[in-house]
Amino acid sequence: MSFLQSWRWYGPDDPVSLADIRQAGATGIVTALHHIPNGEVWIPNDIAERKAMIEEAGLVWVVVESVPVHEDIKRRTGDYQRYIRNYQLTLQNLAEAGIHTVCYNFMPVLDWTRTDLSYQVEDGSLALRFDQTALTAFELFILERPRAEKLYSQQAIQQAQKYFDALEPEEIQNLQDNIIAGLPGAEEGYRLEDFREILSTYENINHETLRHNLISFLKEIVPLAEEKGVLLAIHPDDPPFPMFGLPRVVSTEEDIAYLFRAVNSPGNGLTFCSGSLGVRADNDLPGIIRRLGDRIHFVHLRNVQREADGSFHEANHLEGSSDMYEIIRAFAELDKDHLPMRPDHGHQMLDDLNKATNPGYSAIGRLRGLAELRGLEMGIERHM
Ligand code: DNO
Repeated sequence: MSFLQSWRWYGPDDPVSLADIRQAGATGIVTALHHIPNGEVWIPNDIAERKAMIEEAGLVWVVVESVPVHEDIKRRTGDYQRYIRNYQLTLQNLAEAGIHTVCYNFMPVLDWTRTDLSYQVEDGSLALRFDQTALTAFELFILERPRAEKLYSQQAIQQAQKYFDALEPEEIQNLQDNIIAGLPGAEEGYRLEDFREILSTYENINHETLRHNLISFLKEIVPLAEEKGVLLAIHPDDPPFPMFGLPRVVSTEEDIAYLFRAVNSPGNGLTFCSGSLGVRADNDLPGIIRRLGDRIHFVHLRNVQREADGSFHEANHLEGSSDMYEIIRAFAELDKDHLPMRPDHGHQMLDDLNKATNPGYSAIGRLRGLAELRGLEMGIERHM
């Protein structure tokens, strides 16, 4: 098999242009209509306009990342039935425009989460980092979430206190913004008060309820997706464990296999994200590819360097805690062609250090990632 090399583009405002992406060597574009409010229908005109823009640049729109799922659907409250109908209409409109792979996630409230967006690694480039002590400090001393201290050991609390006491006011603001103001593509961002408020709407939703709500949603959209030839690809939780008392239900192989069994259709698939799944040492990444490969419709490749307490930072694509050779080899052994893959994130490096970039989505870091990944893939395939 070989990957269809793709690249995430945030649309016309992305500082990395379509022309840049062509030079990086990607042929597929991964994008979304980020300007449409979460929950509203993506109308054919808007889809066609974006598609034409991409094609004029000599590229192809291969994956939508993401059609966001409204919080009402995750909680099954309020207007969720209307939002589900809107979601169905959006899928139908995308299929009619010839776009057949749709990524989404089911993480309550927050999409991906990091505490530090400019963590300097040994070579001087800047990486994204999730620091468990910083997260604990935010939760206990900035957010002041009721009863949160029950989740932590005395030692973790003391460490977080010490960390917090050493922060300057602007560092406190920074930490808060990094965690809740919304990273690129997250669609939602919160101020402290709104964040407290929305967390409280999840008080009665535990792991079982959230999983049940996801399966109900899948039962409502997968039949239509199947009929229209749309491949849905759920993105794993990032990081893959509960935070702020919110359940997360797409963190392990068992979670994913459970969803696949509950709604058994090829349309009900996965975005295999080596970075998200790789944060847990108990996730066997090549094994997941071998066992669930027929339901993997989209691939994000990046690496993380894990630490004992759940902290991690984003390593170079071929370094870090996961074995990228084994991951690509497992894909090479699958009977699949043109599986869309994108280099996920990259360090801020070289010229990009002096430019405004979307955290994780700079040009040069991803260019390096794609170049290394495609070289590794070619080496493996030629050797097989
Ligand atoms: C971060 C991304 C996520 C992802 C969504 C998918 O870099 O991987 O924002 O796009 O979770 O719905």
